[in-house]
Amino acid sequence: PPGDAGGAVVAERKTLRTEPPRMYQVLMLNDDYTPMEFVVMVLQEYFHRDLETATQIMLKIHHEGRGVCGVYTKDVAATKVELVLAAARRGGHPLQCILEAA
Ligand code: NFA
Repeated sequence: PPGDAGGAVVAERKTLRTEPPRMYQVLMLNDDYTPMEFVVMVLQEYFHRDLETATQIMLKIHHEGRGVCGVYTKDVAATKVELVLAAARRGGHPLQCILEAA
């Protein structure tokens, strides 16, 4: 009949689609003074990397100038940066750690 679209029943979406959160890379930058062992320790302690992975990431930073420690939501990434910088300060190392939109 006119006005009848054919009787198809279409379920309505009752909730708004939730977008995945923007992600942020935490990077460490190379310098000439921070000991390699300290960088490896930071990667194990704050980024939950095993010794082999932590060593690979540290060497990448050492050779390429920067490297990704992990990718997190903004709050988690910002907290990691603060924790790394505080640990570096305590150790008297100039290690730099930054956050970048992924
Ligand atoms: N370049 C530092 C050294 O030779 C090691 C280092 C690696 C520092 C990664 C910072 C980040 N002792």
